[in-house]
Amino acid sequence: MRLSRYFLPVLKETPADAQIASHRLMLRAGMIRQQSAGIYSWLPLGYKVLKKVENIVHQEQQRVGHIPLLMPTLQSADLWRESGRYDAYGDEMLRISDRQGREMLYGPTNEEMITDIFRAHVGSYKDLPLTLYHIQWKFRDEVRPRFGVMRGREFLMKDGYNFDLTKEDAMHAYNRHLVSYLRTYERMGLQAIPMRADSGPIGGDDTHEFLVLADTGESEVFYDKGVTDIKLGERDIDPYDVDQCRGVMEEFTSLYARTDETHDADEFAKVPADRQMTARGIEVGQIFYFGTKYSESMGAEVVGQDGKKTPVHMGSHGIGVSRLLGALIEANHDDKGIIWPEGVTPFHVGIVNLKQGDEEADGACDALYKSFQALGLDPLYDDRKERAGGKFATMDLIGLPWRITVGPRGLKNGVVEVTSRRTGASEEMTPELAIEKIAKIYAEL
Ligand code: 5CA
Repeated sequence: MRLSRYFLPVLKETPADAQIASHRLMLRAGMIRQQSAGIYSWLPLGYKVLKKVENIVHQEQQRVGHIPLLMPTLQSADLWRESGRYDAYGDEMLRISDRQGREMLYGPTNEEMITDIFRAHVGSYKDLPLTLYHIQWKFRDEVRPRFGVMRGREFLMKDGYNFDLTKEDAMHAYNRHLVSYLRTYERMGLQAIPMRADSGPIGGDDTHEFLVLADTGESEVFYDKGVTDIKLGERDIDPYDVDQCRGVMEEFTSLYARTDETHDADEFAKVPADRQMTARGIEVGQIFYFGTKYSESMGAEVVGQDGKKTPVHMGSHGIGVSRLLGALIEANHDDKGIIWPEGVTPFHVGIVNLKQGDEEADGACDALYKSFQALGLDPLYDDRKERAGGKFATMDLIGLPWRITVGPRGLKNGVVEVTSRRTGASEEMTPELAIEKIAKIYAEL
């Protein structure tokens, strides 16, 4: 993309009402625009990152055998009356009626609807196990929407639902989700720590939240310092291997790590004093096992091997897809702007032409631009007639991990400058080597 033809409405001023860095930077970098409290338009740059995050979530879900589908945002109130949650959900639910006066709602989550799909189409234990998921907009009329996309009213969530014959099978699904979530966050360059949590309106006793440590996080967390040393890394885990998945679950959850909702001061006191940590965190996901809560109330049963009908064991599992953009920026920024991890960057590389209109500089930039495109990479070429300082400030603000600066002086010596956004380090090299270096970084992701 050429910047002169793009739509990148960056703001010069820092928005006064944005209290945390990610909210400020998303507004300043022209990623989002607030349309009403907690409801945002995703401008082209923000939309691009949202799609990248979504794509990683899809890939990691399907890697472990979960099946994508798409359910609507609007749901019928009657479905929620069956589970008893229509009244229980309270003011967070946006209730709507259509022209026939039928009561509808904008889905805050989809346990009821997926259970309805299941009961209509599945009747035998032979069709289990089954995990279905979608990535869809949700609405929760939060009392205090704030911090931009971090606590929105309309937000994008990946929500997945497992259906199993027994509790044991459903716990495997729970553990498999934990493994796949860990990999999802690690691929984005984030460390999200599973912590014992409270299940709230979703229900059930077994639940873990995934928290990214950040001073601006909304949750207070208590943990054994040791949990931050455990990484999934390159381990090859078979999602169908029950023992392997359980092993990962035990490894990641045996040390003390809890949110304030489930914090137990006596248990925490048993952690060696030099490892007791209190911090704040951003909840980027949560997994639940709630057994037969919905299958019993809504009649989602299968015929078992013994010929008898039995309600299925279920869990649900959510990732805050739009919130993740906020979490990613909280974890990756400096005073100049965003620093995107390579896995989610909106463009792979920025090309800055220091002297637009200079035949040689324009030619070199065009050649770089086309070479990156030919390699399947997505460059952003700042071809505007602007001062160098302004171009650098824009690139720093929008946070592309790599920048190539092209100017007549360097070209005289046959070189361009390659700069890392994260370290600020610059290196001069030929355009060919610059292409090779950047292509190699992305090929290794
Ligand atoms: N049905 C279950 C799992 S699918 C569920 O709704 N879980 S949840 O309530 O924990 O939401 C899943 C994730 O969505 C949360 O971990 C969080 O990352 C994200 N989320 C929840 N509320 C908001 C909100 N108001 N704004 C942005 N993201 C949110």
